[in-house]
Amino acid sequence: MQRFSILKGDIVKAKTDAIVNAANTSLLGGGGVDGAIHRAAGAELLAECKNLGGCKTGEAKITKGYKLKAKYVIHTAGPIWRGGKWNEDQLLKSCYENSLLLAKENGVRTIAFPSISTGVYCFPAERAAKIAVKTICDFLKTDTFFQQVLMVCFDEGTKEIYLNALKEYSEKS
Ligand code: AR6
Repeated sequence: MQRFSILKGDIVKAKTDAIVNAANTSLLGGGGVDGAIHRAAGAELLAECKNLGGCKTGEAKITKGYKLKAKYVIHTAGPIWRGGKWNEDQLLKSCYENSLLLAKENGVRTIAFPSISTGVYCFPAERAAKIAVKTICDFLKTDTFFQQVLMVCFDEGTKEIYLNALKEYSEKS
């Protein structure tokens, strides 16, 4: 899948049209990638987020990017891992799908994702990577709109996990 790349880096610096934020349902900021995005975008981002009425788990909302290089931020609330029997897989899939759909509706052709839910929310990384890779690659198979979808991993270990998931996906399809 040539339009999908996995790399190590800081998503805040991505030069894509949009970056995705692994937010929480309040959309009022937090730690991890959420904190980094809000710090880099500036206070205007939080001001816009305050008017969005939150975001249900698995759904997505869009704002401007303010001081970021990216024109837009797509905020999605990932599921908190509670053992796997609380619809966590489907909710994580919805995060990726709804973010891509919202991006497309807004004319976004290049987009960068972080590894949603695998930090503070404790979703097992291998399992999350399989879901993320399958959802993104299945989407790109039937869609010619996106020029580039990046998975930006914060550390080498996470990158390896996503590369393995992509290898496994490619071998199956
Ligand atoms: N660029 C790319 N990835 C990053 C960055 C960065 N700058 N910073 C961290 N990561 P997390 P979650 C990675 O905890 O599990 C927040 O408080 C990180 O290493 O940011 O979805 C929200 O407000 C990990 O691999 O998000 C929510 O309350 C991945 O991003 C809650 O955390 C996700 O880790 C959401 O938890």
